[in-house]
Amino acid sequence: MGNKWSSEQLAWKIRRHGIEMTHLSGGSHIGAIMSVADIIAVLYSDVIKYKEDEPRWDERDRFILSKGHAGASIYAALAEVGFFDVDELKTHYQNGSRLSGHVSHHLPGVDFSTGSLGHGLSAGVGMAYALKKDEKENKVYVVLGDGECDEGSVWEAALFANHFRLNNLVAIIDYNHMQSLDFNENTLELNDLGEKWKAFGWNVVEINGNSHDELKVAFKQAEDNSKKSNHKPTVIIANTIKGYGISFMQNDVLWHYRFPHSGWEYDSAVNELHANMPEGVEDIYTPEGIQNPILPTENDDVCNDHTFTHTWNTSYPEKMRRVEAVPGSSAREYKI
Ligand SMILES: Cc1ncc(C[n+]2csc(CCOP(=O)(O)OP(=O)(O)O)c2C)c(N)n1
Ligand SMILES: [Mg+2]
Repeated sequence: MGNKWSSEQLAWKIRRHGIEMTHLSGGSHIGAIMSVADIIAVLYSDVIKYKEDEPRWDERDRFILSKGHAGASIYAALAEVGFFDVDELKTHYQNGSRLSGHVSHHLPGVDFSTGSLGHGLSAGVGMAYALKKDEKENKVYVVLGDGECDEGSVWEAALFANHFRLNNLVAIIDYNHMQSLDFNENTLELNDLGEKWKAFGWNVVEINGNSHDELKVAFKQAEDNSKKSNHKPTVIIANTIKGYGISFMQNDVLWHYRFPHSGWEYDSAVNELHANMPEGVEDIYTPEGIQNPILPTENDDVCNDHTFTHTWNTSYPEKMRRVEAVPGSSAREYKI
């Protein structure tokens, strides 16, 4: 394990690479990348055991990004901790690149390809089961989307993990309350997600998933839990904000598939990140930020409501949940 970056530094780098990678490629899912950046940063700075120069090291912990559409986030983290050259990130989503839009196991540091939602937990359960049978100490970490929890296979895997007492398994749900073009509540309700996992026999820890302090405490609790005699697997319900870190992307479904276009979108995103740059990191793309940035005009579509049900079908009742915005940001707050 490298400990090359603090979690704050790594999270910033994931976000900066994410903006550049999606901008260069015209790739999508920037909202999902921003949402999960803190979870991945804390895992790769403080939690996961790995050897960047020996990706198949037998004693490594296993990691699966089951919400594989946020592939740029794990690619950025793996490059930054030394699994491959940071320069390669620029090839993301391009023809012939190893860095396909969704996560590919052809990259060092990736054990399982993802992208088709609903498979990662089952694979992780299999890994955890095998490791346990071999009396290994390694842990298995699987990050899922909340919309992904609509997949029935997730719950079959959850049952299996409980039945076989897989306390070496930690699932993390990136609970941003959004999926593709709308809120979960307007698509398929999850109701009390924590209670569901509890009913499936899991140890449940619920936190703010964009807070590094809370993430670190939660991973410590998962570790402590793995030593208890009840042998329950742990799920961390990480309440996050989709698009977190870029005010105009937060809580806006537009940014699920959209990438930051040249002009005010790219310039504002880069400069917002520069305004919150931690000590000790460099921006390899725009070292000084953007001088004379292009700003949005009155006609530009900033912070509008792009939810499928509300904007495009005005007959649909306003059924929005209130989502806390980042203090000081211009993100909207929805009505309950
Ligand atoms: C089996 C499957 N169905 C549909 C998709 C298309 N798809 C990509 S991302 C996404 C929404 C995922 O929402 P969520 O799990 O909440 O992830 P988030 O982007 O909010 O982090 C969908 C439906 C897919 N990748 N796999
Ligand atoms: Mg989601």
